[in-house]
Amino acid sequence: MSRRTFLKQAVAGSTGIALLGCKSDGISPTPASGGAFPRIISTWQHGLAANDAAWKTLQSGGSGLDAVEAGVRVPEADPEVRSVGYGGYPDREGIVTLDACIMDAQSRCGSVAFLRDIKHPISVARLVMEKTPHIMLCGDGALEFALEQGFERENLLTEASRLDWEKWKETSEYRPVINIENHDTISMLLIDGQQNLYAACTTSGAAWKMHGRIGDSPIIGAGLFLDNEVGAAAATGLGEAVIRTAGSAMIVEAMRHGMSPDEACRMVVERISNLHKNDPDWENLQVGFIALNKRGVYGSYSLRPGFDFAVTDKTTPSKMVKAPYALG
Ligand code: SD4
Repeated sequence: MSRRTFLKQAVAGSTGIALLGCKSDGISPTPASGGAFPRIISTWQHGLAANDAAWKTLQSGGSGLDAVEAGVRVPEADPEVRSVGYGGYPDREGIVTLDACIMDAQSRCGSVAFLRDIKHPISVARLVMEKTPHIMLCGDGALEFALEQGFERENLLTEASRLDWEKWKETSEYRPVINIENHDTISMLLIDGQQNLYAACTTSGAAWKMHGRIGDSPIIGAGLFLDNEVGAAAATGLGEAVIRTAGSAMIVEAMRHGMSPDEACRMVVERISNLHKNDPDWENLQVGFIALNKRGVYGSYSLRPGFDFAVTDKTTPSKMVKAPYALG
């Protein structure tokens, strides 16, 4: 797409005009989504197994909150998923640190950030919401709270991730890298049979980040946001860019004012694009969003190709949908 076309589309998107010419590789473009509930959408390929677990939880009578928690626990425990929980890439010191948050239909929320040695940060985030007067705990405080609640302390650095870290150190000169390949958070949005919304997000964050770095994923409004009157949205990609625009909250607000989930995601991606297009690391910047409105219509948009997400509802078997994107 030429810069001129992109800018033209950016204007159309920001004024809420129908989407024209967005790219989606011709496969399941998200504008085709009609409303359905219950429905679950989750970022990336690992969203399929997560959605299946969440769907089973709903079918067996669990709440939407139980379902999103159970769903994202699947990639958290899977050592093959290198961007979430156990087996996630470590920071530049070789330590795996995790960010997660959860939100329910009453706008209650809980979050943990810069948490180490605990395999299921999403479950700790839920307990922060349910058992403390706070919303967010981080670092040692989050770890102490988790241990008090009976979570086990375990080493999350698998041999595979340790070896990749050793290799990274050889050439990196110990600099954190920004790279579109090295972060794949799971964010899950769910609408239940009563049209109530729930959401969860969990990640090991950007690989090789500085020790202590916290991304967008545990920040309510940035990596994830939900308003049960309107809809929910969540982010993947470079957290620093998402935080600067309060991305997920903006999408929900745009939906409140009449945008479709696709249009709202696109509007925020374009805002991020405008802020970052002169950055030295522009070529490596990727951000993507998913959104689900109160009628169960989903949408998505990403800056660059490659972002996809899993959709599960009762009319279709779970499927992957490619997000439309701005830059080819
Ligand atoms: C972060 N946003 O820590 C996360 C990483 C991510 O898909 O989303 N990956 O910046």
